[in-house]
Amino acid sequence: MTSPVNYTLTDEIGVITVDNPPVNALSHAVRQGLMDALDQADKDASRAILIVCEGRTFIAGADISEFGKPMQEPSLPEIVNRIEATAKPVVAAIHGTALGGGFEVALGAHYRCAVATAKVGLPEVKLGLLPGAGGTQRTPRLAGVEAALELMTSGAPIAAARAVAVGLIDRIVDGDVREGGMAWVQELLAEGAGPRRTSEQPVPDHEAAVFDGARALLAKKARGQVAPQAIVDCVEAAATRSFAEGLQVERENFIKLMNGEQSAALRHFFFAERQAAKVDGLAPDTGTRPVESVGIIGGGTMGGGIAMSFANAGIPVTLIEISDEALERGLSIIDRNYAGSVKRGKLSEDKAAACRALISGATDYAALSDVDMVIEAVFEDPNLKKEIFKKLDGVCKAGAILATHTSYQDVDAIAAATSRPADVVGTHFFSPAHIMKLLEVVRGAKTADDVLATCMQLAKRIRKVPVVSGVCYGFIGNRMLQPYGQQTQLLLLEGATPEQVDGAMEKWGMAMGPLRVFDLAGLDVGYKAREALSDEEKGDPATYRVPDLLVEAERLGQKSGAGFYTYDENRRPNPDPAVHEIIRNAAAELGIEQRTISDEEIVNRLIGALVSEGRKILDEGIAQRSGDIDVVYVYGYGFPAWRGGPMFYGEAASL
Ligand code: T1G
Repeated sequence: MTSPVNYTLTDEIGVITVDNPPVNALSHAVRQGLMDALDQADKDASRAILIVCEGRTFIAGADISEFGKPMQEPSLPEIVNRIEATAKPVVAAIHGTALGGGFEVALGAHYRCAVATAKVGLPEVKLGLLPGAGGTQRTPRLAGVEAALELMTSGAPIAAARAVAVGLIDRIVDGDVREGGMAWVQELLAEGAGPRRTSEQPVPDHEAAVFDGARALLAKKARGQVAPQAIVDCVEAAATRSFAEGLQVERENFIKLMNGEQSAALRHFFFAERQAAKVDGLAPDTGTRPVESVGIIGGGTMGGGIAMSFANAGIPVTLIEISDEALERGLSIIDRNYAGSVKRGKLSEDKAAACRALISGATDYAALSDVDMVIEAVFEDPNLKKEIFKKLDGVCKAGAILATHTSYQDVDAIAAATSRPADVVGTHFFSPAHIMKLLEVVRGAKTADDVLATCMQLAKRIRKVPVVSGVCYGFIGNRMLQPYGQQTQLLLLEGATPEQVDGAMEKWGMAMGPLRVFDLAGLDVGYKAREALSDEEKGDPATYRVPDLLVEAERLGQKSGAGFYTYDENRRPNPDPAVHEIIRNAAAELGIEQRTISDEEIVNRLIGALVSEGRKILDEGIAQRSGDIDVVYVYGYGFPAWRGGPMFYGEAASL
């Protein structure tokens, strides 16, 4: 088998080329190939060494698929130290994304150059790990403690220009990365440059208190996560101990994290997210339809956010509303959202203006006669939605995709309202739609393969993570939320307080506890939905008695200043003894005895409710695979990725 690493001697330069598609991951074969190439360069007439990669990117890290298996020699730390120890100057030439172990290889080199479009990063924290091949020791020596901590605890890559500014990259080269790299090596040789070992450089001056400051900040920002704290320990070791001792601290922490639950969960999630983009039974070469213009029906909060998602991806949008006033209101929501993004520094003024300019409004459906796709986003009235699809059937061109943004409704029934059910699909966005990454793509019984393939591809284009769902009430996410909500109500009646339930779930890692979520969504939404149901359809009164009583007491949630909590002017929730009393009375009325409930029981019952409904969803084939459900809950419902998602956690905790 040919090695994915090639070595040539060109113009007295030993050129090491890595070619291991798709992202030049540091598999065992690549590591062995690097070691062999370094041995060759040691022995031959080369005066310097250039490390460069084929394909779309420089090395994007260790091969994550090898984790959890017995490690094969040579190890990555060994190779990086070997590169640094080389007696000839070693230059790394970077294009694409040099990430994790890939960037550590470059940090082991004596000089680094990159094309302007390149990015570098140490995203190991996103896998519950830390840079385990010297990155925690070399990065602070080059970039200083603060920049190193930011790079490793955020895990976010930085652009080449920023990397030059903080000292991680020496030079930007123009044109082809290999040619640019070769030319620079020639220049270095002409200047008589020799090896320059980062391990021999001191860590620049810094405030000693920076480490405790980072620990406190991360305890809030990365609540419950162990890897960020371990990174701070390693960088502190870099600043206070010898390089060799620092490497030892790094190794010990790396092995501990690698064998830990959080990294196993995050590694599962890494692949689950990539797997979710694949649709079983859909041929990889299934064609797609062009989507270069979109219509949105309904300029409410969701319609406005969906319009922004497309405009932000450069796709022109026509927003349809029933009247000029309603249209004005819808467009002003969008203006406010863009102003907010500029204020928070998420978008530049120019970019926001350019995106906003792609959104126009109309009140006549005729404006949609030539668009490639329409997304209906009006409120959850099935008859209104069917009426709208009948109208769209009449005005939209042949081949236009007709999508409904519904959170619950029967997509097949909506499709049946048209003469072209094959063009109908569900696209369930999450609020706020211009921010939340999740998109449930609901495959109707008659949805055409190319319509599905188009939506999966389009999701990436508008920076969403797509997950395919079959048709059922509430699809994947909201269907599972129902038993989760019902179990929450039972826990309250049995003796837990709203703040205890939310506290237990947030301490466990949920972004927000269930009662705060219900108050945010508005308790009247569920109340109105229940009003349309018979007692039999509503099920066990214990699962909705308290929310009904709160609504009847005009406690609708955050929007009315009170729900399960009262809310101050900064929308902070405050426990309310009046709610405790309403719950106690309801329990007495329903004959439910109250008792002390542990946080552990709360977590197990609520996550257990998600898991058991998730299993039914898998059995029914509504979700393709359990990893998809994990992706839905992490990107749509604030489930902690470092727990892997409900199905992964359920398996690990035998729920
Ligand atoms: N290992 C194995 N497979 C990988 C991989 C990796 N590091 N990175 C990507 N793939 C696969 C991926 O599963 C997919 O496969 C295909 O490549 C394309 O990926 C010691 C311990 C590079 C920015 O965390 O962030 O180094 O689905 O769909 O959107 O300190 O992939 O086609 O079968 O994501 O263009 C650190 C992880 C590892 C980077 C490209 N590195 N990768 O994004 O393509 S830990 C990372 C990414 C480490 C050392 C430590 C992205 C990307 P398939 P893709 P993309």
